[in-house]
Amino acid sequence: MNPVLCVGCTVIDFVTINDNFPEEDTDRRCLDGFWQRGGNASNVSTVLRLLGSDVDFFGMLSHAGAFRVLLDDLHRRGIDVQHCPHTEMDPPFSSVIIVKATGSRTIVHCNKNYPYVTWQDFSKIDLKRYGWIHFEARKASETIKMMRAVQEHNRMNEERIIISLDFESLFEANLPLCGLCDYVVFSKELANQQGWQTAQETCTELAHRVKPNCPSIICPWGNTGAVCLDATTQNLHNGPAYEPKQIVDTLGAGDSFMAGFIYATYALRQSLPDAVDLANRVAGHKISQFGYDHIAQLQKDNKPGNI
Ligand SMILES: *[C@@H]1O[C@H](CO)[C@@H](O)[C@H](O)[C@H]1NC(C)=O
Ligand SMILES: CC(=O)N[C@H]1CO[C@H](CO)[C@@H](O)[C@@H]1O
Repeated sequence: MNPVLCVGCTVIDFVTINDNFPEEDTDRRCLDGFWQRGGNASNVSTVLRLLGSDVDFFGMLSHAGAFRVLLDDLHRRGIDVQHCPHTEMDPPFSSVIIVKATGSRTIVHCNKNYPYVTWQDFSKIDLKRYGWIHFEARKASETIKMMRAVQEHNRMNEERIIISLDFESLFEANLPLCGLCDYVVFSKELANQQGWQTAQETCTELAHRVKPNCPSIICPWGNTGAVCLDATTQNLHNGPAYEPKQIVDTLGAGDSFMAGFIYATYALRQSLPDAVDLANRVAGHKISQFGYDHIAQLQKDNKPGNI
């Protein structure tokens, strides 16, 4: 099976776990802390690997010393970065403050105009290698050109590449990307910004905006599960959430949902409702522990497709 290509960002997260939220202008110690690789497409790559897919990541890498942590982690997990361009600039990072008692997470991003991968970089990739390309909704002007290149590839070749989009920000700018995709995962936060009250309403309203080339739309809605709208049948389906006994770490739950969905649809060839169900299971399992490694266990303990 051809690998999945994930296009987007990889950043460093500096995470501290605290007993309560720090007061301004104080000096204090945390309970625990770690540096880790973050960024949406980067996290989707991690979870796809843990589920057993072959994955290439495509995003801007940095020659800066601090970036080694990210490269080592990508390498250790067997995520291929051979097509990535490099910059001398320092990588973007986020400071994350987790409060143990409440589980709240406060995130401050520092991006400093770090360059994003361009269509020109993308055009050097031999797309024949891939069966699925997943995009983070960023830098719409470049992303739209990359998606058109994939569509052009699909017109010229028998083996079609499936396109998915993680749509979580900048509604107006990223909306034109939807019509070029097979699957769009649309976030609850962005739906709320649009004034859409439910996941059903979000699927229907988004489909209305994207007509006539409407993709299948998936809308995860926190602990009520996720709703999907099938592009071919126009059927709406509601998949329940799987809440673990204890919620430990919700960072990256959305990215785990995304990876679960891609894995179920592509590797297991599941129907849209089944793939959404598996995505809900992966996300529910993810939040039961810190990090992602326990997701591999989920796969090992169960027959594929039976997670
Ligand atoms: C990506 O995963 C890391 C590790 O769990 C997490 O700290 C980070 O918040 C996630 N980033 C995003 C954008 O989801
Ligand atoms: C571009 C994009 O989709 N960014 C999202 C990455 O994930 C975080 C957390 O889920 C969102 O807040 C971002 O909008």
